[in-house]
Amino acid sequence: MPLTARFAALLFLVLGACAHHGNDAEHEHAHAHEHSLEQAVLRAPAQPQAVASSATWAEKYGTQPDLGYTGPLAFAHINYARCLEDTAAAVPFDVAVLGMPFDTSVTYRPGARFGPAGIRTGSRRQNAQRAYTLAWGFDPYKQGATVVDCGDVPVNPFDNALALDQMEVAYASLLARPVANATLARSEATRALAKDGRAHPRIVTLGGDHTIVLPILRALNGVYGPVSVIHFDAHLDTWAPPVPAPSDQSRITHGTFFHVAREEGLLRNASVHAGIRTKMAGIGDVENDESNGFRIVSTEDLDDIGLSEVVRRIRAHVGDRPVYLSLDIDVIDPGLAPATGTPEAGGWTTREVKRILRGLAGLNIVGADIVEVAPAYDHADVTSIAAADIVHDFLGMLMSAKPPKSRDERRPWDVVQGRDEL
Ligand SMILES: [Mn+2]
Repeated sequence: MPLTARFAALLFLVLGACAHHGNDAEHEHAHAHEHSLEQAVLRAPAQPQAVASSATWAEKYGTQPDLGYTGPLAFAHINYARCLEDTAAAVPFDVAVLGMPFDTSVTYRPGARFGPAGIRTGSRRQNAQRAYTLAWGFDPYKQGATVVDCGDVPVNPFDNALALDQMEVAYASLLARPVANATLARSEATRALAKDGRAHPRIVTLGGDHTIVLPILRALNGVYGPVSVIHFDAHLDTWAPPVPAPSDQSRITHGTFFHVAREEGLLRNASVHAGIRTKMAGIGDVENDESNGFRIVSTEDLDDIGLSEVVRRIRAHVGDRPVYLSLDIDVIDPGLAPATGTPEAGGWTTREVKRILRGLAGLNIVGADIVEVAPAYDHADVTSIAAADIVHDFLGMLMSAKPPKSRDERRPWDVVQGRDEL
């Protein structure tokens, strides 16, 4: 047996053994999937000597499943469709994953155009058959929603005005599609928020540099009007463009797009930054930020007030308004997520960010993104894996009406299978 085949055999035996521990429907489902992979990979011909050398793969081995490290690059191996091609056969969805490979408005390191591909690479060990986590207590793909990877917007890399229009049109096009499952509570909830009284799909966007949020906010404004933003980032991104600006287009960068969004009336006066620690020109930067309707939770606030108070403040500030969630990967410490355009030392851990995100579940989130992943600066895919894992949390947030209880609340240590061990 070649080494790779031995490795695959070992891997699937381990996975199969894990799956045997559960006995609920989800585990049965997962086990069935692995069993088919196991069969496909490991099954020897029934009668090796008798199989003609002309036998096809299908005759000899059957199906062609994707392994964790093979296959086309759809997020977590979910269904992939070129959703922007608006044909009669367009695939319906409740949640779309959409790449925006745009990185021509950065102030420091370029490279986030490879972010969508990097995040999908980081998601290779995820799949819809094994997506239950102890932290969430459920599997986001088994909540009745159809999640589709809609591919990437083919963004023009030479003309930013054109690129911004392409991203806005792409986002608005998908936002205008009917939801796949109108009975899904979290999709239905968008109906009450939308100006047209219709339920709208929600889009998880893979950036791209942070400027992609401007065309997204323009598209969202068409459906929901001004929205609140929860913005995870080391930087404010509300900086005023220089006056006079060298050109109109040069006003729009990954550090000014929120200022421009505010000028355009796309934001409610109730948004929050989380994880701020950048160096500034002075307190005037904060005053400018507040004049744009933002409140700040700094990186250090987490140490001073604790995680539950951070969550409480963010929830209280945005309330039940339609809220857009934007996460710059540089909110995480560069030791844990080095592959980004403008790294800032001393950030939150990936675990802290994930816990805060869970605490925000149930807000009226109308869309989410993760931006500024620039895989060329990565080591061992560590940033891409963190980003892909956060996308899994986004899906959990979009599926639930409230934050998950802690695992201990759901299943106390002392009680096993409903039986008091004492
Ligand atoms: Mn940013």
